[in-house]
Amino acid sequence: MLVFVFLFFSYPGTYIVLRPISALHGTISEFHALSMNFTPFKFSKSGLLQWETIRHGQLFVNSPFLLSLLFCLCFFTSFELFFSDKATIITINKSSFLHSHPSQRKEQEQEQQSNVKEREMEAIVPVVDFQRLSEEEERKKLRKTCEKPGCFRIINHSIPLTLMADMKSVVKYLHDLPTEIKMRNKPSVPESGYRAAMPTSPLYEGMGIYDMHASPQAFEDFCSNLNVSPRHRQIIKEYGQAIHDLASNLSQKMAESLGIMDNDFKDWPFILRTIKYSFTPDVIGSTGAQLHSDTGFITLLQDDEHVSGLEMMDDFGSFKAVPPIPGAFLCIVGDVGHVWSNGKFWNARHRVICKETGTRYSFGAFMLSPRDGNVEAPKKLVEVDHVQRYRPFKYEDLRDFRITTGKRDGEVLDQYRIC
Ligand SMILES: O=C(O)CCC(=O)C(=O)O
Repeated sequence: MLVFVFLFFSYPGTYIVLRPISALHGTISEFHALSMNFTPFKFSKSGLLQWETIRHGQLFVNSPFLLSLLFCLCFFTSFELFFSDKATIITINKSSFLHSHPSQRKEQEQEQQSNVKEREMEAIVPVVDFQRLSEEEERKKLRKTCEKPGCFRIINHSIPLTLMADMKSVVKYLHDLPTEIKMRNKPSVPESGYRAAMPTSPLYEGMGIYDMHASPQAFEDFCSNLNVSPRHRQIIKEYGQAIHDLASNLSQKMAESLGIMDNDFKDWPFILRTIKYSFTPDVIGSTGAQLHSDTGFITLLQDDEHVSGLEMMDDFGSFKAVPPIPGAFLCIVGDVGHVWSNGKFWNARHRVICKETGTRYSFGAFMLSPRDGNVEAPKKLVEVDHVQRYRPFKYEDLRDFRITTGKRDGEVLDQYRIC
């Protein structure tokens, strides 16, 4: 500001700034004469800067000049204020950076870079409001997100937060049981029971109950084999019912978004599955769950709100972290969802990577396929599309093919592809 004031009151400053303005009011020689009267600083003939008092009389006589002066002062002041604000911000950040120790500075730099990277690397997982699914706009959003990226967060759902928290405690308790007890969680269909950590997937441990809504015996067996307390039994039962209701309602809404109004998902079998990832400092960067697509129609997951690790693969084959949203579920479309929708819904490829130390728990409903019969697109959908993209197949065939070949991503569907 001082520099501007100085320049302004010096003769060259006055000349440069005021000349274009004052030219409107008189000739250049008039301007020269007036500015000489008005400016307290001026260059002498020898070129030295010298002081000359303002002659107040002149100031008032030459009102066009006064107006020009006021205009310029206002301009400079606002200019300076505008930049001083930003300058302050820059100075604070810069000074805290400059005054830190070089090693701290390096850490700060790295932290800033990794924050930026982390933000850039986050998957865009759309959020769908369950309560608003009666509205056209929200249904369109649901359809779009099922098409790509094939996953979404669901908020305002019917499951109470207290039940979600209680179930998480039960899941922790169950996974902390001795291995010989956990091994009593026998699978009723492949991949539905206890899976211990293995050399090929040392960070992963799973447990599950198959078809508990249609088979109360499956639930009873699970609880009695693992000596589950009455209170924990109650929580598992309530949670199992609630998540099955939500998963089947959501599946119904997804079908409706394609114009299929009469498909009932309530009878479709599901696995209530729990997963524990043991993330220790020495395994940072290792795989918790290999790249895969889920086999069923959808997976409705209560993923860990504290320990991250889930990543979605995008169209370019790069992985994006899925940030948690506490209280929301994550819905992922599976292979059956892709085939059932005649290729419209995308079976999202994902994996879990150890990124931080801690124990990650994920659990929820794995909605599989029609109880009896084939996996195929509804006739109405095929009629509308004029083409059937996959030939019908049994869910069990797909599941067994994946298990025997070890192929886990959506490419396994190619064997059923028609076009
Ligand atoms: O643990 C997670 O968050 C993801 C689990 C998963 O990939 C799956 O169950 O398909």
